[in-house]
Amino acid sequence: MNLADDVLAGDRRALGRAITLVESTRADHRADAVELLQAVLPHTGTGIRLGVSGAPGVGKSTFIDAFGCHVIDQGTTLAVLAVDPSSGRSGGSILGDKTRMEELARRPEAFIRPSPAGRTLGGVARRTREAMLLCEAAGYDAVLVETVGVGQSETAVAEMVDLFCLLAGPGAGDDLQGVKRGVMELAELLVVTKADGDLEPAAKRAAADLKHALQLLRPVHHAWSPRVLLTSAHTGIGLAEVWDAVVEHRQALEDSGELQSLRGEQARQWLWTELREGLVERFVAEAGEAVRSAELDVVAGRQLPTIAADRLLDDR
Ligand SMILES: Nc1nc2c(ncn2[C@@H]2O[C@H](COP(=O)(O)OP(=O)(O)OP(=O)(O)O)[C@@H](O)[C@H]2O)c(=O)[nH]1
Ligand SMILES: [Mg+2]
Repeated sequence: MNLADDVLAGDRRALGRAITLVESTRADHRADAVELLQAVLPHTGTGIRLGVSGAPGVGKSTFIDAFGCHVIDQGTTLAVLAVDPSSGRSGGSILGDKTRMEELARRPEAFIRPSPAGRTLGGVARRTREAMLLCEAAGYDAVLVETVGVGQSETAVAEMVDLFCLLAGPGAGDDLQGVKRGVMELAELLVVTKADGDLEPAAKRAAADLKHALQLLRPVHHAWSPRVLLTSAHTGIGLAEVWDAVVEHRQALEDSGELQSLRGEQARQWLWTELREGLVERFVAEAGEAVRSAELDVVAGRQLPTIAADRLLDDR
């Protein structure tokens, strides 16, 4: 396929078109997308896969802009993708607000792609995984997947990257502001933002509190212990340390063999997610009317959901 060749040659517009193709929900597009993905697959897997999340307003866009420029200055090309299941609604702010990644957007070594609109997180996550493979095939050394920390999307992103990085604001220490325990357990890097000016003392306290909280959690990978870093996108402080940690983390996982086992486990989970979703989709497509009437019965209290489900499955 011509498009695959163009993607492999690093053609940005071809990459954009390829991502649009895998994002499409049309059945005929899907066949082309599968062919494209098959063609590029041998050229994927080499990139650094980095997840970045944090509560709204914590400074994700500003951080990625400044951090991304630093990464590029180190000679690394970078693709930025977003997972935002809410972006179909108005108010989804991940990459819609382009102005906050202005610097990065100007760099030819960067590729920035807003979130696909999607109804289900599963659908958005699948397309983001595939887009990530396409970015690797196009030669991007690192792929950064951004998600806003408001729901289940953090887990979905953590399941598709090598390193999950959680941003926390200077107030994080007081009430672990938006930093839920479960999400913190996913993070191998905790980055305190806005450590500048009047906010610096609060940021330092937040970092100390987060370090303390981390000691109570088990490290995710044996080869790596989670760490807390202080940054400011405005002054640039700490950005180099974040990238150094990413590179060090990659090295540690490669040396210990955990990178391979991690990617293998993620592929296994992905397969099961696809199977579960695919089975339900096909089932509903085939049993359409029966499912809808069972739904009505269950909602009206005429039938127990377990019994309704059993009947539907038995009738297949
Ligand atoms: N002092 C200071 N302010 C910052 C820094 N980074 C971001 N901010 C400010 O914090 C606010 C939110 O920054 P964003 O980068 O838009 O945050 P976000 O996490 O992308 O927000 P959403 O996209 O709405 O989830 C803006 O007013 C920024 O100017 C920083 O390093 N220092
Ligand atoms: Mg933002």
